[in-house]
Amino acid sequence: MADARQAERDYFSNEPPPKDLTANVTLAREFIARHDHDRRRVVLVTSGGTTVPLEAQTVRYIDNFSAGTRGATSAEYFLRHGYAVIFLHRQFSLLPYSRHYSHNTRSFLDYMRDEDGRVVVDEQHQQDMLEVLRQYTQVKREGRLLILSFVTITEYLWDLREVAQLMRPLGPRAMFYLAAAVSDFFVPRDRMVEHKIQSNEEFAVTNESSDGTAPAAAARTEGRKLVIDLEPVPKFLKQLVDGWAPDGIIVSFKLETDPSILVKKAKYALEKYSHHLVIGNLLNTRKWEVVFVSKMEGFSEKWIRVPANRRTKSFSGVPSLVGSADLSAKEAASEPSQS
Ligand code: PAZ
Repeated sequence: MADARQAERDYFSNEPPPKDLTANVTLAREFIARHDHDRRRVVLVTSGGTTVPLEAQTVRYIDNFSAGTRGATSAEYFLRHGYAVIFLHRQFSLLPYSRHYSHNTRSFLDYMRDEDGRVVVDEQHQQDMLEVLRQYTQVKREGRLLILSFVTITEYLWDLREVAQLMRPLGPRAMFYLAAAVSDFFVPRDRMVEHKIQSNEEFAVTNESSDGTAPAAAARTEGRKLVIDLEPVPKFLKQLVDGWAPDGIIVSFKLETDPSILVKKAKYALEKYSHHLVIGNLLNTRKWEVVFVSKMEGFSEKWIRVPANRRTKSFSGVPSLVGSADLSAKEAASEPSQS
């Protein structure tokens, strides 16, 4: 625990906060206080991938596959179940409600036509769009959705820590649903070059001091090669569970590509971090099957699958903690697929 606290101190004193942190904290504080006053449950849904910048003035970065489908879809289900949702997402990834009409091979303009100089929605999409619009309008009217964004791994961690600490007074009415695909490796600020990494040796610069005491840049050219030497991102789940929001309900996700280790790693995470639930998924099957591993169920695994004949539909995997898991899976499976 002392090591974890030291790792937290080191990380947040070395990595500068995002420029919009103060604005995000102000919005989150007001949102949480309002819903606390109404005794409403509040869930922080994280969604989308985090980038790892290679340069301070960032031209190049490392990214991952996540489009934010799980997070955006799940947020809609939490809203349907009466939660207030703080949706902390990767900028420009999928958003609740608008996801039905964005990030598609089809443009949103294809849903509309020009009728005597007025824009109208095509007949075939009227019903679906009306349903989505009504849900969205109600959530907006009730002020139950706060949308915050991040781009880099560091921005994500700063936002997560600040919002989690603000949610602490909610006790068990706070839930953390960590669906973002968070990078395991990063370039620390003190090993990051300021300017664009040059491929031409004549222009290459190093941040190594002349006496060799300063660490080499984590991303640099050596000869004509680009060498990237990343460091591990500290695991802050323990801090979330023990320090930032000790009474909150915490649901983490585990993504793997090798089916033989998925459940093992989900159980390992649960034992190590002592939170409530791990939802495991595999890269290639994540749209239609997830496995729940929780302490409450004695570490047993429970698979939830969308039937084969419905697999063109998307699937959120909203946990049983917000209702019946099977019901949620069925409900989610009836949503149109977005990516
Ligand atoms: O964003 P998406 O719907 O394409 O993918 C969702 C997901 C696979 C990122 C999510 O379900 C998940 O497993 N998140 C945690 C990933 C991890 O850091 O292990």
